[in-house]
Amino acid sequence: MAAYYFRTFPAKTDRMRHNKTNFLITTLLPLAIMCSLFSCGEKEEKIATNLAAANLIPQPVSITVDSSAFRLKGSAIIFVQGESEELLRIGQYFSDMLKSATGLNLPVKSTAEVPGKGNFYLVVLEERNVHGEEGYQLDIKEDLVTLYAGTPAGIFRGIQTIRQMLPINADKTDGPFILPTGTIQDKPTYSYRGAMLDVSRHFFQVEDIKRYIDFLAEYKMNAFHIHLSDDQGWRIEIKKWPNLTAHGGKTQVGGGKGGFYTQEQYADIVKYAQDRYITVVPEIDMPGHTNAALASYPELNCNGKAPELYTGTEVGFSTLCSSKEITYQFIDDVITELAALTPGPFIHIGGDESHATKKEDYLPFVNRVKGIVEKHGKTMIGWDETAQADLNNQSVVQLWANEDFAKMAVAKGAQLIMSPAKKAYMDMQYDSTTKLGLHWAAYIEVDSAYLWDPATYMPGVGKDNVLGIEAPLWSETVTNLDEIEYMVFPRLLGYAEIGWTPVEKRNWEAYKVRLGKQAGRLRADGIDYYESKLVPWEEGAVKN
Ligand code: IFG
Repeated sequence: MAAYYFRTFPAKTDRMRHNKTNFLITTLLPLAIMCSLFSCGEKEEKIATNLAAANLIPQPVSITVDSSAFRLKGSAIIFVQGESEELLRIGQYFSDMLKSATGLNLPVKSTAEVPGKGNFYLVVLEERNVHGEEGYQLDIKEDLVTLYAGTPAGIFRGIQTIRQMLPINADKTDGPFILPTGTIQDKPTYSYRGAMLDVSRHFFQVEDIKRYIDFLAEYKMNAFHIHLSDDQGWRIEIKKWPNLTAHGGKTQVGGGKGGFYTQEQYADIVKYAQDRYITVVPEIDMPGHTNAALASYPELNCNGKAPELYTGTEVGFSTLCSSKEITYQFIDDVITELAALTPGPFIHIGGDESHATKKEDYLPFVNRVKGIVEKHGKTMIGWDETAQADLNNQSVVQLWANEDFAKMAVAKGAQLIMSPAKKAYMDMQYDSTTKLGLHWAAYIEVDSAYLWDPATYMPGVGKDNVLGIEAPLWSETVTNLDEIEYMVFPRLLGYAEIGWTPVEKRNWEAYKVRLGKQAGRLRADGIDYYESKLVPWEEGAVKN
């Protein structure tokens, strides 16, 4: 109260100035001293005024601290500049997020001029280059929070920063909610920052996929790679080849009921991701990892016989018949329907572990499939074995195991997505006691997942050769959302920071403190995370 009174006390004339000084010394000063010692009616607020201590992940590029506070109250309005439907939709997303975080129900309105006090203001600037495709500037003042960006995607990324300064599911009576004042200037280091989910070894329902996409959105990732087919299951409806799902989608690792996405469900997943400025990258793995397709159509097999459905976890035993023309008709039909469902630029064709494909057949096969993908206006991504094919500077190769192939890709002008299994595979056990996961590549503790840099990870590959980073989660041993959360959290936060934050601003000692302070959020969000002993988990947040 005292502070408020000081701020609005107008001094106009000498007489008034004299009276003012008198009043200050005889009345306000003693009151201010008393109030600073005891609560003055208003609830004692431990006001967080240090924006640099907001424990944000990914760490922003730059933070300027202003050491005061914006108080978010129920009377606040989310104003968007102009009439853009897209910006109003993002405003509504923000309002929905604030509702679940604070219990406050803030209206969204468009405005032509700067709003009044106590509000949010979302502004997409004309010039996009200032912040790039996904960058933003967040100005938090005592009486107005303004989020600028060159694109709606940048606004969406900046909203995630605001989210992390608020509780997860407080009640409006816990307000007012404090945002420390200052300015954040931010933008990503890499343009491709993603995670993969293998829905073939074990199938996951649409709502689990949407939750996975929410995880990526919260940490500013922008690519969701979905591994739709493998030996154990074909998971996407292809209307011209209905048996792929009718038969090939029947089961999964361990022999349980499998499942698949209808094209309508898949389109729903794509829209959910798009609304969060996340590109879906669908993968149809070939010519290896194709037992589910081969079991569904005898004609796809060189010997004309369909194998049994497979529910084990071996790899490298299956191959499409690269010498049969029907194989390429099949692939063209699949990619035609998949491309029509994929607004993003990429189709991933796998190409890994094709041990049953003759070497002399593999390269012509990949080259021909690359032509089919490009015929449909998409860019091919392949696991690192595809670096042996005829690539160009439009091609993208995903490093997972073979650094020689990565170098080969770079030599052909292709870009790399860095997913080294011994650093980025989230199906790797944390250590030998982890009940889930594998360890053929490495045990990957939380520090190891963080302590690497895509631009210097291997000789011959520099920052310019790297499109970005992706953390795959293979599901041989992962069967439900809780198990996904256990393998993904907390390592996902580190991958998100590696993809976003400049490497010179990253160090494990500082990161682990910020990570530890995220524990409360993770628990409040019901996330079943791995409680690494290497992280100083926030008091009270430690799971019992
Ligand atoms: N390698 C296989 C995956 C999966 C994985 C499990 C790739 C590209 C081992 N291929 O990783 O299908 O089985 O960690």
